[in-house]
Amino acid sequence: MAGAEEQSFLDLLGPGRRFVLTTHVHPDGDGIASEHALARLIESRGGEVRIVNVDPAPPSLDFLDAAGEIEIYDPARHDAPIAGADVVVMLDNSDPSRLGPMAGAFEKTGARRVSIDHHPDPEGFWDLFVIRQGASSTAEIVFDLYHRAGEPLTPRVAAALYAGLVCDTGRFRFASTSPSALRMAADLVAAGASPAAIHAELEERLSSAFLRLQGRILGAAEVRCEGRLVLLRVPLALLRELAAEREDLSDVINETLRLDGSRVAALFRELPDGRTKISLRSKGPLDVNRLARGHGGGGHRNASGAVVEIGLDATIARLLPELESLAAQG
Ligand SMILES: [Mn+2]
Repeated sequence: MAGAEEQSFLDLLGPGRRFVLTTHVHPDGDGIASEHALARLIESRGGEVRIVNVDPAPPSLDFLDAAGEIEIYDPARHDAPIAGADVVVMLDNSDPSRLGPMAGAFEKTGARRVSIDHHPDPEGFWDLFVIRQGASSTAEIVFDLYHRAGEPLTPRVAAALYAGLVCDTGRFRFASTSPSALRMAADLVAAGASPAAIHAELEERLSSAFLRLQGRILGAAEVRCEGRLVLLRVPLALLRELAAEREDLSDVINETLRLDGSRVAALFRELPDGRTKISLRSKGPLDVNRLARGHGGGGHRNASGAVVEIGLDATIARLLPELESLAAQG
């Protein structure tokens, strides 16, 4: 029933209601933007809200949290408020394993557990799903909540939602750029979001460390399968050498899709604890989400990822056969 879940969520809002919002590990623009926009909707109904994330956002998203509202999860500070909340909400994901170290607190809480998300294959952990797999972004679902609630969009909320939309549609170029996504963009600009100002925040604040890092990573790109598959390798030593450990590399992997004939791209990033973060991209029907799920991750058909417990070289060796066979498909 279209809209029934949205209404069920709005029914949870009210004076004095305590909410804790979070998003997935390694948060992205859509997750952060959706948290901020939803927090303002909760407050407009008299509720109290805290935003608690497991990982800091990449620096390019700092402008969304100008007031420093996002707290980084610390069991000593946050397990009690999570336990005592009325509602806990995970935005932009429904997989409890992507709550990272906060999963235990979400399991134990007496609060209503809600997931607001647009990824396929929702997990059965939640009391309420507000899930639309066809939505361009979680920001689009939060936008619809404002509409359904009859709550006007402030310029600040419009800017956050616009940033989330821009991030998840790859600046309006992915297949997720639907008519409703573009109509939403128009409404957000009318409500005060400035595309130029948001572009400047998202795209024109690169550090020189990132610029050098991008050059080094792309310069070492390994092109296989007659150009259909591109592999990028990011050793921790490189991140440390360039003091670029906090940088978000999603735009670096997206660059590889500009290579004529490329179909699949994979970026392997060595994490400080020795694990490896895998980011995957594909074009058209080629499904990297299935591949990521086979390694404990997930995402969308054309953009997904996973974190595995083994080192960089072992991870590349493990995934290479699957990547090659996928890239050969079409
Ligand atoms: Mn998203």
